[in-house]
Amino acid sequence: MEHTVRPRVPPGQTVIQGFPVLHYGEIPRYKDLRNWDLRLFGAVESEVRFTYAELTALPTTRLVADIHCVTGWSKLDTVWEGVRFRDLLHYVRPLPGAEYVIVHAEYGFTTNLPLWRMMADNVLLAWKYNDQSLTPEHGWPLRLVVPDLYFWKSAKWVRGIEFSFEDRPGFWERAGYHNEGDPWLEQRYA
Ligand SMILES: Nc1nc2c(c(=O)[nH]1)N[C@H]1C(S)=C(S)[C@@H](COP(=O)(O)O)O[C@H]1N2
Ligand SMILES: [Mo]
Repeated sequence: MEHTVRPRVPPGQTVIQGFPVLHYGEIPRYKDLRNWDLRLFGAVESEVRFTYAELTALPTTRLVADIHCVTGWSKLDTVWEGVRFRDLLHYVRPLPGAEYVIVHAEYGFTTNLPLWRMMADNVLLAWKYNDQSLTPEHGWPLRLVVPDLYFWKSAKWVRGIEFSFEDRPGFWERAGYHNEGDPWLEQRYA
């Protein structure tokens, strides 16, 4: 019987062993997390705010996933731990028609994703990488992990999740990156 097997790595990607640090601007440093919060807001029935203690007390998910950076590197079997985005939805209940999510990070960084992408089993708000606390340069205290899209959508230093009726291109999307960013379709640049 003939069948097609999807390759492990998307087109144009090279597997690497290290873990590059890539972002625009400063790395936030927190003395403590007493004033840290995660806000879920916008087109929802009720807006919610989690302290760090509240968020990290929720049921956690461990995820093993390959990640793909638009600059051409892929890293296999990265291990993350945190809370599934989907598991937060019942706290806010997005309004009908709120089909977009705008993720807000420190210093005004944003990235946009369709809600259906965010609902996938493998979308995490993570605070652990390879069984250790995230390091500041990789997004401590909280980063998004969306393995099915190029890694620029995986915002570091996340502070807010906005639900929206309309799509709104974020930082890298306005800078010329593709609005969707599916690595299997090589949606690199607009
Ligand atoms: N807040 C924030 N998150 C960000 C970025 C950024 O500039 N700011 N850059 C993105 C890009 S382009 C990439 S490739 C990944 C890199 O994550 P890493 O440094 O953990 O490898 O972070 C993404 N998350
Ligand atoms: Mo990137």
